[in-house]
Amino acid sequence: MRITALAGGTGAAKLLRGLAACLGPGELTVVGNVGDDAEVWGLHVSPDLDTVTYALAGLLDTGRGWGRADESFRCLEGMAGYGAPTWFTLGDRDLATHLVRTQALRAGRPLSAVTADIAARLRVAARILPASDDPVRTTIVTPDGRLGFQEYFVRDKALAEVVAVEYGSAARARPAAGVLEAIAHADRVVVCPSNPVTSIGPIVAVPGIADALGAARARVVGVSPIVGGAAVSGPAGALMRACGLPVSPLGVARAYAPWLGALLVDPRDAALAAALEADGVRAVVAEVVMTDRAREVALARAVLAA
Ligand code: FO1
Repeated sequence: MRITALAGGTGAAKLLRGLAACLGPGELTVVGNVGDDAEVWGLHVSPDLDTVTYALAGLLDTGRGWGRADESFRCLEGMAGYGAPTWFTLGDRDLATHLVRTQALRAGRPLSAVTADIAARLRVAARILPASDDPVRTTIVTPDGRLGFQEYFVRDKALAEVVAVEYGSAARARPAAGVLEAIAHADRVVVCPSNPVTSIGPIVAVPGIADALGAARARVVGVSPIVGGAAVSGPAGALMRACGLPVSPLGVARAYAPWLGALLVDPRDAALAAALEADGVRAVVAEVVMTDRAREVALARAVLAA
């Protein structure tokens, strides 16, 4: 079975671990968000690609939901001593990933090739593709100016009022090699429970990807990251509101129209099933909050069965 999953970071990582547990090697392809990418200390950091890679390699710090387990921050301390900005906390082991990535990019290798090399070194069986090799930077527009996603989310703790969200140069980006084929040839396309605006939005903003989803022969099945009127984690609620979307599975379905076929919603949102169906999306009620490994696998099974 060929499964292609569109993924952000922390929320996606849990479902991807569940899917990987249900699938054979080579059956899972992940199309990852690069809208969160940032330059830190001169290094190219791809937080969502790394979160997914570390999760599938069994190396993720599952408490934080990002970065590597068993981490230390000696370099960060050293950088603080030089007066460098340290609001984006890069761990020492994690730094090795950014050094290797940046070196390869400077040598002219595309992000997709570097991502595959890193995944192979960490013995990840799934294929992990960035949505694009070209820069796609999410910008958060606030009343006081424009912020890069990490400035908004980490430095300013997602406290700024959001006026709009832009995907920068996405309009000029091309899908990375293999992305359109992975969508076209999948037996199922999965949209992980990620932030619709800043995780999945930048992926489908890359010209060609939304069309491929619309033309896919497989059903596109999403998992709602919104439960009972609020995001399971992170600032999805405020960002959806800023984009004029209701903070509910209905808003998620609207963000993914017209290519979403089915949406898994929490039992607390079961009453929205009829409204989802009226919008042309089949509603499947399932436990979408993954509090342990058993629930990750159970949700993965529900996604595959939907
Ligand atoms: N998130 C934080 O809340 N604070 C951090 O200092 C932080 C550092 C960081 C370093 C590497 C990395 O791969 C991710 C990191 N994240 C941090 C998570 C990241 O900002 C977000 O989880 C994603 O961009 C949203 O999906």
